[in-house]
Parts: sequence; structure tokens; C-alpha cells
Amino acid sequence: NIWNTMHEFQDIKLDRTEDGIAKITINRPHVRNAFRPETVKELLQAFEICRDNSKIGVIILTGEGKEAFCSGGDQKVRGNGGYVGQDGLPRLNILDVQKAIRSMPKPVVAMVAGYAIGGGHVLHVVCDLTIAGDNAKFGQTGPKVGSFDGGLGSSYLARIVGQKKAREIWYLCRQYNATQALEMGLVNHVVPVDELEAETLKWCREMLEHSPLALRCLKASLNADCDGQIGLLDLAGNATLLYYLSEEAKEGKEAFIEKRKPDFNKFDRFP
Ligand code: 2NE
Repeated sequence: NIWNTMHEFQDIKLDRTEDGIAKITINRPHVRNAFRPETVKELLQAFEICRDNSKIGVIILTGEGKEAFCSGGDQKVRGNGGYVGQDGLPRLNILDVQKAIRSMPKPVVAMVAGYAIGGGHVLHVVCDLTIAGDNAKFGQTGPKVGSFDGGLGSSYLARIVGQKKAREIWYLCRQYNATQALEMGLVNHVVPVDELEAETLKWCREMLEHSPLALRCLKASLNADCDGQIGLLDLAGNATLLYYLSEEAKEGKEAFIEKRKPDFNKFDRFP
């Protein structure tokens, strides 16, 4: 077993390999890995742990078992105005997880066996890459069950598969198999489900060989193309990070601390 527990949760599992791959598993197979508010809180915590751990380079998001990646919001705890947790408040906090995946400065890979449906489908859509088992099934159910995700679940989906296909997926609520998903560019690769984890790890390890800062900036750049000013915020945050690492930026800080005038003239002005 290559997996070591990073943190104990109730609804999810958080494991890691020695070489810097984290795996977040939604662990509610009795409801096809549907999420309730507590699941979502734990997912947010897990993503924060992975973000803050400098040894983690890539994160896998998956569901327990081979039946389902995730079947979306737990309809059994859906109340008026959202999904109701133990605190009695109705929430749609899965949108915060989508934001966390999107702004995570490390690649997030969806590893999909079985159903990726409804809000579970949206989760794989917002991940950077998707590796699917040959038993995977994809689709939205919103208009069938009285719900919809008009945010990234629609607009970003359309960036991936095109406007016509995105409308078909949402309006008709059909299910698509792994081959169809591959054909429409919805997933990166399909393998026999028994080889899913090995293949996903292979993709992760290829990314781990590459410059983390380059991957981080590429993710922010690709996001910025559709994320408006929030996309620019993340992209510019990376520019600031890189600038802080430079002698030029350090001169500004040191001059302030030493109560002297900064000497920026000693730095080259690049063409
Ligand atoms: C996922 C799917 C297609 C699987 O079908 P199948 O035949 O393999 O399993 P089955 O028998 O339907 O499900 C097994 C058990 O899991 C529960 C079922 O009720 C069943 O429990 P029992 O009857 O045996 O007690 N289960 C499955 N999905 C569940 C869910 N989402 N919530 C609660 N229990 C669930 C099939 O199960 C299916 O179509 N599931 C529903 C998918 C769905 O509509 N999800 C919600 C979409 S809306 C959403 O996620 C959302 C949003 O639109 C906007 C914001 C936030 C969330």
C-alpha cells in the first residue's frame, strides 16, 4: 500500500504517497458518494491541507469504490434553500470547493470510476485533468431533480465541450459513457477501471517531474482566460510571489526596515 493517511475525517479520506501525491476520496459509497454539507466542509479542509503542504505537488480527487466518483448533492438532506447539515442551515457550499479546486496552485486530477453525475459531474469538470475508468458515466441531472449549476458547471463546461454540447448535456440530462466523454474532450484519458489508479498515478508522476512554479503559473494563466478579475487576481498573485523572490523586491523591503532610501538603480531593466 503506497498510501499514508494525512488526516482523519468522517465523510472523506485524505491520503498521500511518499513522493508528493495527495488523494482526496469522497467516502459515502452507500449514496454513490453524494456530498452533504459536512462532506463539503471536510473537502474544503482537505484541499487547504494539501495547499499548505509544500511537499504535495499534485492532488487526486476521487470517490470510494468503483460504482461512483460522486453523485452530487445528497438529495436526502436537501431542504428549502440548500443542503441541510447538522447545524440546521441550508447551504450550497460545494461552490466553495469548486473555487478551491480552481484556485489551488497545484494540478487537481479527477479520477473517475462509475458515475460522475449532477454536482459530482461539475466537480470533475472543474478539475484540471480527468482520467476515467471504462465504466465511467457522465451527466447532469439538474432539470430532472429541480436544480442547476449555472456557474462553472455550465459556462466552463461549455468552454470544454462547446455551447451546443453543453446545452444538450444540461437540457436533456442524458448519460454519456467514457468513450463519448473522450470524444467530446470532457476527459483526458480512458483506461480499464482496474488500471485507473495506476494510470492516474503515472500522469501525476509525470507532472511531479516538472517545474512546480511553471505548472502553477500555467494553471493560473489558463484559468485567467475565463475567470475575469478573479482569474487575474490569482495570476497576478503568482507574479507577486515570483517578484518577492527577487533581489529587487527584497531591496524595497530591506530599505524600509533599515530606514534608508531604496537603491533600485543596481537592478537591470530588462528589454
Ligand atoms: C448516480 C445514479 C445514476 C446511480 O444509479 P444506480 O442505479 O447505480 O444506484 P441507485 O440505486 O440509484 O443509488 C444507490 C443508492 O444511492 C442513493 C440512492 O438513493 C440509493 O439509495 P437507496 O435507495 O438504496 O437507499 N443515491 C444516489 N445518488 C444520490 C444522491 N445524489 N443523493 C442521495 N442519495 C443518492 C443515481 O443514483 C442518480 O441518478 N442519483 C441522483 C443524482 C442526482 O440527481 N444528483 C443531484 C444533482 S443536483 C446537484 O448535485 C447540485 C446542484 O445541481 C447544484 C448545486 C449543488 C448540487
